[in-house]
Amino acid sequence: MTAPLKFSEEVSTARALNKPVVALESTIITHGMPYPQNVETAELVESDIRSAGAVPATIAIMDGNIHIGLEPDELHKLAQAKSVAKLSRADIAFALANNQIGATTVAATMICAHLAGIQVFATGGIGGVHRGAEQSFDISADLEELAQTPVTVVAAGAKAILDLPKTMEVLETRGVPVIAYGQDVLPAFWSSTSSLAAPLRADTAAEIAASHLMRARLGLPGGQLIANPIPRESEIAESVLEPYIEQALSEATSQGIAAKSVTPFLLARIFELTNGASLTANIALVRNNARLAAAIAKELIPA
Ligand code: PSU
Ligand code: MN
Repeated sequence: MTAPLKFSEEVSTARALNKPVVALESTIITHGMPYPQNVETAELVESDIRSAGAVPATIAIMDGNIHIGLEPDELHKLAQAKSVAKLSRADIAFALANNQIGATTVAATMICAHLAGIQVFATGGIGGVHRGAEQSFDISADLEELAQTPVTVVAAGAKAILDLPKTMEVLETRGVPVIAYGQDVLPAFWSSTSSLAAPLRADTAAEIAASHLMRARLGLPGGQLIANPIPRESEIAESVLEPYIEQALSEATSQGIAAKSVTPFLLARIFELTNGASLTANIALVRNNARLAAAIAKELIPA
């Protein structure tokens, strides 16, 4: 008995020809961005990967199958569907076994990518340790997944709604390399920099690919987090965003928003409070991550 994988036509062909493939998640489509910008962004990101010489594989769960690559009609269906489940490691088997339609988070996308033999994955920002986690215990399953599943994840850091120092501490404890791309400090999702030093730095896709391969040779479980700064021209300064983040967080608390709903609620509120500026930046950073992921995937194909 093997995992129920269903490859798109494009990804099937890429596998047969040993072409580089980049995994993409679907929770960013269903829970991270409003319609229609969600589907427009998903299409742009896929075409960015193709232009960079790799093949995109957007991952989601439908009709009892893990879809590795969505056909255009499937992508549109997912982007408009109401009440799509947000699936992490804990929920993915249940959703599959019961024919639910589900979007994969970073954690679940890593699991599916690994099952499909895909080593590189691009997203916006990973989940992490929420502010106030010492009370709520809200720590994203994305961190545990990075510790155990060997996929290199390209993100613009952890989302700035989180407690970034605590997120970094957990990643270090769990043995996850955090590699800033082209700079010495960690990016902070909507902002290209933060006050936190990056544990590791790489300046080329080749260095990142070499490290990915060396981890396999050493038998180390888990992946790598590549912290790729948002392009400067698209960033929003931390000082501009922080009051909106604070406001969204206090509304979440007063409205009793908890568990899986926290991150989607905060992203949607910050979108409203910034008059859409946070979404424009989010789109720019995901596209930038897709391009770097494609370059890494190409480096991982033996010449
Ligand atoms: N990146 C984005 N927007 C998103 C996400 C990532 O730009 O919405 C999603 C990812 O699926 C990630 C999830 O796994 O947010 C984190 O959710 P939580 O904090 O509940 O673990
Ligand atoms: Mn959580």
